Amino acid sequence: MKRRNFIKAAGIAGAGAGLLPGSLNLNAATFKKQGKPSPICIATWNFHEASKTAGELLYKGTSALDAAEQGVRIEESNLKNTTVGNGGAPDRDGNVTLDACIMAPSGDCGSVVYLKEIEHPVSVARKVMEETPHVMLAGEGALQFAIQQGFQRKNLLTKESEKAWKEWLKNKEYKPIINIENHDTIGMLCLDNKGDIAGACTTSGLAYKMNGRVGDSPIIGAGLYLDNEVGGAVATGMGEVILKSVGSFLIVELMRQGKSPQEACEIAVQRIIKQNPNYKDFQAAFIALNKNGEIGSYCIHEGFSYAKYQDNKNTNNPSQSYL
Ligand code: SD4
Repeated sequence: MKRRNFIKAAGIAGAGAGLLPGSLNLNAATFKKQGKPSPICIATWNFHEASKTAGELLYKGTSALDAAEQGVRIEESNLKNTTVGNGGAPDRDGNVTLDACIMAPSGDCGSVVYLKEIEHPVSVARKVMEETPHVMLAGEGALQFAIQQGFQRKNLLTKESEKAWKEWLKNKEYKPIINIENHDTIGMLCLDNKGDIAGACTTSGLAYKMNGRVGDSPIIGAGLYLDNEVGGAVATGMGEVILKSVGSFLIVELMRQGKSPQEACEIAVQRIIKQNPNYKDFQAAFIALNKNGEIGSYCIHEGFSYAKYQDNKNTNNPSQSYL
């Protein structure tokens, strides 16, 4: 091809590619960073102790990664919280199995699934991120690694959880109860005084789940995702529908395209509603934070709220909902 024709052909191809759906569209709105916001922590549900712990650390200059880990550890040790860590409800067979993940501003992440007998799965997930070449460890291997790293084994099935499980065994009816059974997973996003964002998510999953079941919470992209250029998102609720929509990744990508955190959360919930005709039977909720410190929150059913710590104020904020 003659050079002149080659340039012409390349020019046409280039212009055409720009118009194709899904190709790099340089005219599309993109995320715009505006200055540096003050540090902020948001977390699913009204976990005021966790958000206070993380928020105060952020205001002392602690990194977003350390603050998020320390924040969610509060709920992992909270025996009253029966969906996270110690005291978490067991599966159908009486095993307490924990899922958690953590993600750093660098984009590094670590995760553990089906981890038994360790009170702080989020800290094991962090060790996976920092001490191994892997992202995720499961079951026996995760436990073995945790022990090697110095974590202590512990019985996580409290008397109260055991009693509730034995009560459940009488009817063995498996039906998630909106905002009651599904109400305690903690997902947290922190923005520190350097302007970096990190997040963590930790759960014992759905009460009386099948043995071996893993939900969205430890899956990067589903239960948690962030990009330090844009922002982050975390989820709570029925893990299966969050997994199917890869909701947290979707929200971050929508924010990258210029959507506000609120718009992005609403689109992710609408996607779940579209994919699942039985959406009235379960709860699914997302919270999101962008690098400008703007927040979004949306869920299917009324009743979900999120905790926010900013400027020495720790608040519980009811979320907007579809229903
Ligand atoms: C799961 N998403 O394992 C979790 C449950 C949850 O509050 O969020 N509970 O499906």
